[in-house]
Amino acid sequence: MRIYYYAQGTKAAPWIELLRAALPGAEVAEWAPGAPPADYVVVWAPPQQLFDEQPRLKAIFNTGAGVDALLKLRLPPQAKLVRLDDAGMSVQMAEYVCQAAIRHLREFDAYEQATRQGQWTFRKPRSREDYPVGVMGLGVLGTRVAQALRQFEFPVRGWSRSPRQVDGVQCHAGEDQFDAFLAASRILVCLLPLTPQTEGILNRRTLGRLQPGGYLINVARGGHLVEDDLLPLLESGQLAGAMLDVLRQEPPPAEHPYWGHPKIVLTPHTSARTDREASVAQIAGKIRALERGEPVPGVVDLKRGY
Ligand code: NDP
Ligand code: OXD
Repeated sequence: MRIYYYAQGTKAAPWIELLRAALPGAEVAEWAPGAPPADYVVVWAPPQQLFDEQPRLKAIFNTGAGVDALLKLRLPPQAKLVRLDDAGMSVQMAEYVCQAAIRHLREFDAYEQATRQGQWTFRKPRSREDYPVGVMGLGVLGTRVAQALRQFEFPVRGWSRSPRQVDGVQCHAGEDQFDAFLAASRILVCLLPLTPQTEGILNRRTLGRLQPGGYLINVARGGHLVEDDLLPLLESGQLAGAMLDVLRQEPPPAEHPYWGHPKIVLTPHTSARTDREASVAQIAGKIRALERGEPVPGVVDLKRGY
């Protein structure tokens, strides 16, 4: 069995070492143009050339949860596309979203600014009940995030394509229930996959339906947000602020209006980093299962796009 690893901007050697240790019978190498045919590839942001030269792949393993970039390429039709299923990401996502929601609720930014200016002043405590959180996407990550927010006693709603049940979370599903979900949320978390249906879903209309003084936490993909729509909503006060881990162009160009914006906190696509050990363990387990002819979780439905 031959396996190639390729990830733009990532050192291949540690991944290859771990894959070799986990799959002792396999020949594992970094993919390079002209490499002989392999059975599996483990990739992040590969070039089209990789798939053009690898016609007999059994499966393509993405070293992330979102497969939107891969779905822009022509993939070998018989190859299964397999995304990471959590693999250490959901706890990080829960940390990130809870800190963003808590930071907003408790006004820690305002306290930080005040104490830097030598002011020891108290603000009137806000009630959690006035800060209901809406989580868009109740998949592997969204569910964990919704559960973590419940631990901090935020009122939590969730929205997904098909009906879901999460303890303590009021769940909405489908386009028909989208506006009611938005209208009941003040803090909005995006954890949707980027698909033709969800591209630009965070826009003037949808963000305008949040409870006044809303707060946006986008940890999914930059393509979900219509970036020009955010600024007037922040200026008018309809939105109090935003914490954005993802942008359409990463890093954003120097002239991007979000840099230094007083109501926007940016982080460089780091809310849930790929955990190498956990990912290799998961991928190796799935390769062993596929070799035994068994089904594996996390296979992307190409028609749905996630
Ligand atoms: P899942 O595929 O497990 O979950 C996706 C959820 O979105 C499901 O609940 C699904 O509904 C819902 N959904 C999909 N399309 C629609 C739609 N049109 N309308 C309503 N709901 C919809 O994904 P994960 O939770 O694993 O990951 C979510 C995304 O997070 C990834 O695609 C990726 O883009 C992003 N991500 C970002 C990271 C970062 O560092 N910033 C790290 C990891 C992931 P249903 O339940 O009905 O299928
Ligand atoms: C992912 C990511 O999709 O890191 O896993 O963005």
